[in-house]
Parts: sequence; structure tokens; C-alpha cells
Amino acid sequence: METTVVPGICRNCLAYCPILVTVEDGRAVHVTGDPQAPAFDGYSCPKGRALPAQHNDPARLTHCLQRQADGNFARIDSSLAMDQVAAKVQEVLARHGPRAVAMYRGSGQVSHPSSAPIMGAWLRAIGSRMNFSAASIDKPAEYTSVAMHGNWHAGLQTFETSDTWIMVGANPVIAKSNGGPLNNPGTRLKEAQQRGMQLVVIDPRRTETAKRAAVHLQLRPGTDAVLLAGLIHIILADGLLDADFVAANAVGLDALRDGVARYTPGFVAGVADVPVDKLLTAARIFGSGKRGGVVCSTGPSFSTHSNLSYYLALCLNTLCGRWAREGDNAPNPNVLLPAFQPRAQPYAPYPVVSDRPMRVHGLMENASGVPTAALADEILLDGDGQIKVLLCLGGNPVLAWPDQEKTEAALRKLELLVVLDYRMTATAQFAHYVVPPPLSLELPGTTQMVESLKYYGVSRGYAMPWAQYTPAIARVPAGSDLLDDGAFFFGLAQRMGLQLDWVNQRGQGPNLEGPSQTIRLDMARVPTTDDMIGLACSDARVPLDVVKSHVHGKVYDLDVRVLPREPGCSAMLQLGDPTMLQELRDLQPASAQWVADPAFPLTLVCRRANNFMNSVGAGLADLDRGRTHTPACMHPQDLAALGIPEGALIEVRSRHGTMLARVEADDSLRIGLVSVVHGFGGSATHAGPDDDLPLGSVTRLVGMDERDPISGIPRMSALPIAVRATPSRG
Ligand SMILES: Nc1nc2c(c(=O)[nH]1)N[C@H]1C(S)=C(S)[C@@H](COP(=O)(O)OP(=O)(O)OC[C@H]3O[C@@H](n4cnc5c(=O)[nH]c(N)nc54)[C@H](O)[C@@H]3O)O[C@H]1N2
Ligand SMILES: Nc1nc2c(c(=O)[nH]1)N[C@H]1C(S)=C(S)[C@@H](COP(=O)(O)OP(=O)(O)OC[C@H]3O[C@@H](n4cnc5c(=O)[nH]c(N)nc54)[C@H](O)[C@@H]3O)O[C@H]1N2
Ligand code: SF4
Ligand SMILES: [Mo]
Repeated sequence: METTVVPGICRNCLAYCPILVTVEDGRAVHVTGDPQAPAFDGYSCPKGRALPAQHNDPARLTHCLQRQADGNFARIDSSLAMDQVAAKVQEVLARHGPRAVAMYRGSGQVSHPSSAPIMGAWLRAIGSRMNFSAASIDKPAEYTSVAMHGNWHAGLQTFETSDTWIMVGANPVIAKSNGGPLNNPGTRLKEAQQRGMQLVVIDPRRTETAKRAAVHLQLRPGTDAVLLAGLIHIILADGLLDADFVAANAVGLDALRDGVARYTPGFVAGVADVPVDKLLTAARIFGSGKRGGVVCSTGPSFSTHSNLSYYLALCLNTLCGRWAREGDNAPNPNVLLPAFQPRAQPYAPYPVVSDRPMRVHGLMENASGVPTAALADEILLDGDGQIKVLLCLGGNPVLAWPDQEKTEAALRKLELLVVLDYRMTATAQFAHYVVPPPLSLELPGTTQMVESLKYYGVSRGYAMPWAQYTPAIARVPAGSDLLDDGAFFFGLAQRMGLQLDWVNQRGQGPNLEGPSQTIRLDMARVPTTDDMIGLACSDARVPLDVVKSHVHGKVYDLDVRVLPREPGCSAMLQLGDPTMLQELRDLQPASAQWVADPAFPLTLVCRRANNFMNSVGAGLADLDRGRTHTPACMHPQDLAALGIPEGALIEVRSRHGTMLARVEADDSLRIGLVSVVHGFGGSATHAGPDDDLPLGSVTRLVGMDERDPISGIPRMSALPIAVRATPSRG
């Protein structure tokens, strides 16, 4: 037997940790963090260490499947599957036009960064704009807030160089999320604390991250916009703003000052239910620090008023001048992306909504794209423009889109559903065709995806210029017939006689670091994954070959300083966006949002778990450790008051629907909250008669009645609920 240990990159989440993979006869058998890789200290998490279990999972799909008339699935040759899918798409296009064909990209494509560009090229080639993605039900306000406020050419000041930092509804220690350090976040936070960083965490739970905070504001869920308006009020009242920075780079200060006038510390502390002295301390820490940043993640994104919360966070950054300044060492100036010379100047705001309406919910295409929250209704609503075909790339709509029952009805109504996934998911059960790809260790990859995260919001990805390439490390399962996600769309294009153009986009909305690059593909030959990586890196600052030569990855010594504002640049950041200030005026503390409804006395909040990546992990013994039900965490005091024993099966009810979960005690929560891990459960349609597991998806509680007017994201956290034990089934 041949055994080797090979360096690679875990691509299960956007941390992209460097790993060492032990391979026996082409099979991955063991994964650890790579101690030789710079800046990660050999870190790995349970999901990374479970890569061999994921790759060698006996339940993994090794062939394309086609649903038969009796509902069962039968193997189909991958080439034949592409013939049939291409023919069906042609037929629907001829009958209904390009709007009838839609794509949904989920988070499974983060391990295959080269597939989305091919998929996007295919969709452009057929003339459809229906390019939905999980981003619009994740943190759409990243995009909308930047459109209204503007962004900064050189990016936020970095966590690594800051002495104060505010995290709003983010738990990077577990989720490697937004704006926190991604490389071994627990250790980085500890180091930051040791060098004196004053961290402020705004979260209704005393999270692993909050434990490192100088101030933890354990707010009432859904009051983030009020709390952030309060922080701005205090900073303005105390004169802690950077007046020179604001005068030179922003407009709208007076309007913002008026807007936050009524958000006095006493008022805000009452609404958010936090101690007033802690609120004052948090504002003063942030306002008087030398360098810092405020970043938001899913907590405020899911809890209503997300555009406003994210917008006010950007305003706080601008008021205190928290953007990278002239002469600063540039935050990652690109390694595998083209060379970039950042400047201390704004990217101007741009229109947050387009003039292209969706057919439902009064929504428009907007800065966060086409709204996925509207997709099920777009499929269900008969008439011109109805979506008939859905191609689902690395996503699991049944466990991710709002309103599970509606999602399932929509999937049943489709004329063609193709699911590209390596396992028979709750969504794949509805598919006409399931197309399995090789998994990450069987494909080459690079860290370019993480570099490009900065195009999707503020302060994301790595500040350090770090890059790595990994070749394919393991062999695909013997006898399998798998299709790289990109090769599938290329194959469809070939069969449909389409010319595909690969586009390397260099920014967000109209704000580009440089011109986007369009490369015409040779349609005679299916590109390999390495070909696609080559296309994506064709104008890299550091040539791909150099990156390849450092097998454990490397932090490049790029001495790039932020230059001053370009002569002739007149862009200004906007502190007084009229839509946002109107929403701030309209926020009514006496409104239903903050008044307890006796029928739904508890509040659901979102949560990520270390062993699961959304719906991936359940069903893998290494990760779920026999846990089959959705965990719902409650404070022991609440459990005692309700007489619910730990481990009991509970029914969680919202105004919209019900789900089943298994209760766990957790004293890190505010009283009155139920924190439920997203991604568990199955499909109700395919449940057996005594099967309660499929009723475990938190999406069953979420409806579209309460949704964001711009992005359409529904209320998925800060959701009023009731809980009771289910004695008959527990
Ligand atoms: N109620 C509620 N709803 C939510 C959330 C919540 O917290 N609560 N969270 C929201 C958020 S933040 C997100 S990002 C979305 C997630 O929504 P989705 O992205 O739709 O859901 P995932 O469970 O991440 O699905 C990823 C799928 O990709 C597959 N996959 C993994 N690797 C590969 C690969 O290499 N190729 C292919 N083709 N497939 C692969 C996995 O098997 C999995 O089925 O859900 C959103 N919806
Ligand atoms: N281990 C692991 N890592 C992941 C994922 C995973 O499933 N597992 N998923 C990935 C994905 S798709 C995403 S989008 C990111 C998400 O990354 P994060 O956004 O960091 O996700 P969470 O860890 O759930 O942290 C959200 C926090 O918001 C808090 N919260 C809930 N409601 C509110 C509120 O109203 N206001 C405030 N201020 N806080 C609130 C919750 O208590 C929770 O601690 O993680 C990514 N990384
Ligand atoms: S944090 Fe875990 S899942 Fe994410 S890249 Fe690192 S090892 Fe993989
Ligand atoms: Mo997400």
C-alpha cells in the first residue's frame, strides 16, 4: 500500500484552511491542519478533519440519477443526462423564453470556485437574468448598504492593526464569518485581547466570541438598528467623530444627526434591554480607539431592518474614520487577483434597486441580485415569465429557502429540476436529474475565492496577502461517472450550440478595482478544472506558477501602501441616505416588533454549529455523533419554567408554521430565547408516517409576510415563537 501525506486546502467553508491529507492508494484517510503553513498554527476544525469521511461516505452519489415515473431514481450515463437536460431546456426556451430558466447557487459552490463563472456564462448565453443565489437570503444587506452608503477603495482598517472592533451578530470563532479573523479565529482573538484590543460584541448569546469581549451587549434580538443608532448618537454627542475625515469624505452628516436625535442612551437601553452604562462604554471605546471597525453578520441580517443596521454600521465606520488611510499598509492588495493599488477615497453610492421588477412580493432586482426569497413564488405563479426550469448548483432549497412547504410545492411544479450535488439531499429528492461532482480533495483549487470576498461587502477575506494552490489529492471513487460542476454547464452549452464567455469580474456593482476581463472559450474542448483555474488567474499579481511552487501556501511580502485620493476624484460617502433615514424615523418602538405577543412569548434566534456547515454534516457519524434531531438551545431557567426536561422533543411554533427539535440546555442565552441550528431536517413530502426528523427544518417557521422591502429576505431570527413538549413522540 502506498501512503503519502500531501498539503492541500480545506474548502468546506470560506476560511480555506491549509491541511495535510494522508492518502492511501489514492484514498484520503486522515486530515489535520498543516503546521508548516504560515499564519494558521496548524489549525483545523471538525468539519475539515471529517473530509475523508465525507469523501468516502458510502451514501455518496457516484453516478447521475434520473427520476423514473414511479418516483424512484435510476442511474443514467452523464453524457446522456446532459443530452436530455439540454433538449428539455431548448424546448422550454422555445416555448417560454429565457426568463423560464433559472439558476440557484448555494454555498456548496464555495469549494468549486471555477464552476460559478461557467454557469453564469451559460445563463448569459441563453439570455436569462434569473441567476439566484444563497447570498440574497444570507447577508443581502452587505450589498444594499454599500450601494446606499458607498464603499472605500482601500477597504476597512484591518482587525490585525486595530485597537477596537465591534461585531454585530457574528460568531467568527465558530463560523469564520464576516469581518473577524479567519485564520484560526480563536487564537487570533486571544492575541488581539492580549495586545489590548477592546472588542465589543453585540449578540443575544454569550458566544465563544463574546467571551473575549471587553463589552458584551446581550441585546433583545431584532433591536440592532436602534442600538447602532444609539451608538452614533453617543459618538456625536460626545464629539468623538473624526471631523476632518468626515468633512473630506462624506456628505449627509446633519441629516444623520437629526435622524439619531431621538435615539438617546436611555431610550435605546430600554428598547434593546441593555444596561445604559455598558452602552455608553461601548460607544466610547469605539469612538476613542485609534483604529477599528464595525462589522455585521447574520444576526442583524436575519432580524428585520437589516439594510438599516448594516447602513448604520457603515456610518459608524465613516464617522470615526475607520477606513484604511493614506500611507497605511494596504489590506490584501491581491495575490491571485490582478495587482491593485488602493487609494484613500470612496467608491460612490449607486442605486440600490434596478428598474427590473420581479413578478411577486413587489420586489425588484436589486444590489443583492435577484431575490431568492421570491423564487418559490416565481415558480408557483402561473403566467408570462413563470420559471419552469431550475438548475440548482450546490444548494439545498428545502432546508434553506423560507417556507418549506411552499418550497416543496414549487419544486414539485417545475418542469425540470436538475440538482448538482454529491448526496441525495432533501432537495435532490425532488429532482428530475441529480448530477454528482467530484469532491474538493479530488479537484485542484486555489485561495483566489477568499481574496475575492472583498468584492462582496466590506472587510471580508484575509487582510494578509496569502495564497496557496492545491492539486487534486485523492482519486475519484473507482467506477464512478462524475461531472465537474463547470463541465456540466459546458456540456450543456456544447449541445445547445452556445458560445460561452468567461468573465473575471473585479468588484461589486459598478465599483470595480479594474476592468472586468472577458475570455472567449474554445467550445470544441471541455476545459479541465486546472484550465478554469488558469482562466481565473490569468492576470494574477503573483503568477500561478509561483504560487504553485509554495506547496504549503505563502504570505507574500507585498509592500503596497495606500495612496492619497486621486486628483479629480470627487466621490463622497453618504451618511444621509433618504431611504435609510426614513426607515430610521419610521422605527416604532411601540410597534409589534418589540411588544411581546402572549401567544408567542419566546423568540427564535439563528445559530451555526461547529460540526455542521449548513445542511452538510448531519448523517456523517464523525460529525453528528448520532444526533438526528435539530438541536434547539434554551436557557435552563426557561426549561424549568416550562417544565421541559433536557433532551425532550419539542414542538416549536411560529405564526407561520411548526417544527420539531430536541432541546439542549444553554445558559449563554438571554432568557426567553430559543437558538436553533440551521440546516437540519428533511423534506416533509418525503417523510415516512412515523418519521419526525423531516419536520426538523427551521425554515418551516419562516414565512414571507414579514420581509425586507429591498432584498426580500424574510425574518429568520428575532422570530416570535411558542414551545411545548411533545409527550407522545419524545
Ligand atoms: N431559516 C433559516 N434559513 C436560512 C438560514 C438560517 O440560518 N435560517 N441561513 C441562510 C444562509 S446564511 C445560507 S448561506 C443559506 C444556505 O443555503 P444553501 O446553500 O442552499 O444550503 P446548504 O445547506 O449550504 O447547501 C449546500 C449544498 O451543496 C452541496 N455541496 C457541497 N459541496 C459541493 C460541491 O463541491 N459541489 C456541489 N455541486 N455541491 C456541493 C451540499 O451537499 C449541500 O447540499 O440558507 C439560508 N437560509
Ligand atoms: N461551523 C460553521 N461555520 C459556518 C457555517 C455553518 O453552518 N457552520 N455557515 C456558514 C455560513 S453560510 C454563514 S452565512 C456564516 C454565518 O456566520 P455568523 O453570522 O457568524 O453565524 P452565527 O455563528 O450563527 O452567528 C450569528 C450570531 O447572531 C446572533 N443573533 C441572533 N439574532 C440576533 C439579533 O437579532 N441581533 C444580533 N446582534 N445578533 C443576533 C446569534 O446568537 C449568533 O451568535 O457562517 C459560515 N460558517
Ligand atoms: S474552518 Fe474547518 S471547515 Fe472551514 S476551512 Fe477550516 S478546517 Fe475547513
Ligand atoms: Mo450563509
